[in-house]
Amino acid sequence: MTVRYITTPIYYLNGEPHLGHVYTTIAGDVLARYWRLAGAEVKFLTGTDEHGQKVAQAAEVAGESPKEYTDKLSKLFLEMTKKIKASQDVFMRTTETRHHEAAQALWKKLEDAGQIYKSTYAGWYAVRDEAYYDEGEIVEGKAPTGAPVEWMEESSYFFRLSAWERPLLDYYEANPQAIAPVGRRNEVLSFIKGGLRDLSISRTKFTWGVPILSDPEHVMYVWIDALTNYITALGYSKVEGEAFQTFWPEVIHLMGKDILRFHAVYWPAFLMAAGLRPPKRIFAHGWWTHDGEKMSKSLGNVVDPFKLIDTFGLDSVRYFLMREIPFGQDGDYSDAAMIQRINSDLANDLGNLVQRVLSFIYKNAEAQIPHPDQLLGEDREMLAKAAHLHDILRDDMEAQALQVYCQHIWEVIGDANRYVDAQKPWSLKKSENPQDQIRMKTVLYVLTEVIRHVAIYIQPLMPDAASRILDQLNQEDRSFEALKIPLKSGVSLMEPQPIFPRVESDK
Ligand code: ME8
Repeated sequence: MTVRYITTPIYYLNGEPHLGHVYTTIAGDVLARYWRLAGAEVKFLTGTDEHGQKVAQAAEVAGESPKEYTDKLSKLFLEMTKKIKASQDVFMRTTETRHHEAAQALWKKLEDAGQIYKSTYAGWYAVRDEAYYDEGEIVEGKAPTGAPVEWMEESSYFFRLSAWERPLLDYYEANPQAIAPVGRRNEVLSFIKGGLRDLSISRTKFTWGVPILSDPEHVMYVWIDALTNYITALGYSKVEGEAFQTFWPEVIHLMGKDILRFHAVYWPAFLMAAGLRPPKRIFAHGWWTHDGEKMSKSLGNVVDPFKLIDTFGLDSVRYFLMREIPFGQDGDYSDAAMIQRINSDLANDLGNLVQRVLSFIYKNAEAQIPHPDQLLGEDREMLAKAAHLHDILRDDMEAQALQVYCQHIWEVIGDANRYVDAQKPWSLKKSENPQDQIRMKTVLYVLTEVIRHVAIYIQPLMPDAASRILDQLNQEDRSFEALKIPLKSGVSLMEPQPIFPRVESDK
């Protein structure tokens, strides 16, 4: 049985959800939906990161208690997942009791294994990044990320990260697929090779965090708390728990490149130190900018995903985000690029194919899936292209090559449009020759079968549009397995409705 555990970062509750959050969550959702349709056992996790100084400060600015504030904001993130139709199995909040218990259990494991000691931290800290920085990393008084830093001295527990330099390098050498894309992997390796210092993992300056049971003056550093959510969701600390046994370490951690270091250095080290296996796959995607500029509240150019969905529709937004840039690279959002994709890929290529074929059948072929007669070479070739998608798309998904997944489907859509133009079912219809009427039905059958394949494979990307096409085709079984059985003739079609209207650029 194929098993896939897919995670997004849990998002900080210091503001409303934005395009970046929506991006990672949709990518995770596309993977989760794909693997479910492929028959795998899937768990898809997302949620909110609710502790730490950054969230506590945001609550203070809002004039609310951290509890009130996080309850309110977490709801917005949960609503966001509904709005984008994310199909998470678990929405984790780090303020939940089960999560406190899991984080404390992991802490105890590390403590018992001699991986934690008490000392004093003296160094730089950036609240915006919730990260410690060495003197050598400070650039013109700021963190390398541009975040303001403050000098901090406090009593702190440390994790013996330095002891895990070699084991981490060995692990990544033996498992070259563990970090993707490859450029990011190299960055992580050179960071580790540069030398790892022990990591401060507790704070005493504030109380909004998971308490350390053996020393209640301390709360956990928000990153050790947050990363643990990935196993809380599997029922840790009850390691014998079924979910943990099933899903760990068969995980794909998705995240933006900004937080790769936490996932690829600290997290596997914590796990190995606690006697648990490191994650199988860590995928860092790129960064979205808006009209060429970094999105930021102060520039006032943050793309509001809710507005985008209200303007262009959910399916179009989901498709655009997956199709526009190679997963793993940076990209730029602009309304013009969105409109261009909708009009060319969705309205012209896919929308027209479906609309012209299904309306033609509805009007000229008894509104039911036609019976094919003898298949010619070009028919077989067309059908084979659709059938090959099965293996090709699986490889794409194994590699999290989400853009390539779209491209491969659209190649078949392009072939199908060329096939319609070449076979000209409308001319066959007008012909007096009864052989041409038979040939027309074969051509329409082939096209309907290709459309069924396409509709089934776009379900992870555009669940609503796919389902409307499959409704029109009157298909019940929508799993990939269903494609192993040839399309049945004689099934009545529903009256075709346009699926992807064109968008005018004044939107
Ligand atoms: O880092 N482009 O939370 P966060 C693409 N709580 N993706 C973007 C983006 C952009 N412009 N902006 C944000 C945290 N993201 C921690 C994570 S996990 C144990 C703890 C996405 O609210 C991207 O996935 O700052 C990035 O990694 C994440 O939002 C950061 O969300």
